[in-house]
Amino acid sequence: MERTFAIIKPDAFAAGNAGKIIARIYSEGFKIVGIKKLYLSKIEAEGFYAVHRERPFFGELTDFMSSGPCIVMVLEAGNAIKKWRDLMGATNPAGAAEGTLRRQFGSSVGENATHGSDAPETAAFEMGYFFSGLELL
Ligand code: 3AN
Repeated sequence: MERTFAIIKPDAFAAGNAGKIIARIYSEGFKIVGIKKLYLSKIEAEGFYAVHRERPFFGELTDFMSSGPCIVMVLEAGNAIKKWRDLMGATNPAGAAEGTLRRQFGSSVGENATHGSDAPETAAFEMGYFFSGLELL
């Protein structure tokens, strides 16, 4: 079993799509090990996305991620990191495959409904950023 970190981003939360996304998480065979609703501050969003600090869209990205509540989760499954990335689909919803979460719920490359860790090292950092060990028992 592997764990990954996921976010239902502010666009999907505000649109009332969190329930549908969580239902899909279960139907695809993930276990939800940790889950909470947060309203990130700008500085918390900047810390989370620190690896993207030099990217031109960093300001836009962190403004958006601190624009409203989101849901942060730790998901568990066999090959969870890839399995969740596959379920999310490509970063740009317009190019994401049919049946993926970003295709169904995303509206632009920035407002793309969900986040998922891209490797074991980033998953470890991201889980630790939002959850203590006690919250993941
Ligand atoms: P992914 O989340 O698919 O791994 P990355 O790592 O390329 O995508 O980008 C990190 C986040 O930054 C994405 N989730 C996306 O919402 C946002 N992002 C990427 N490119 C842009 C862009 N051109 N404008 C605004 N936001 C972007």
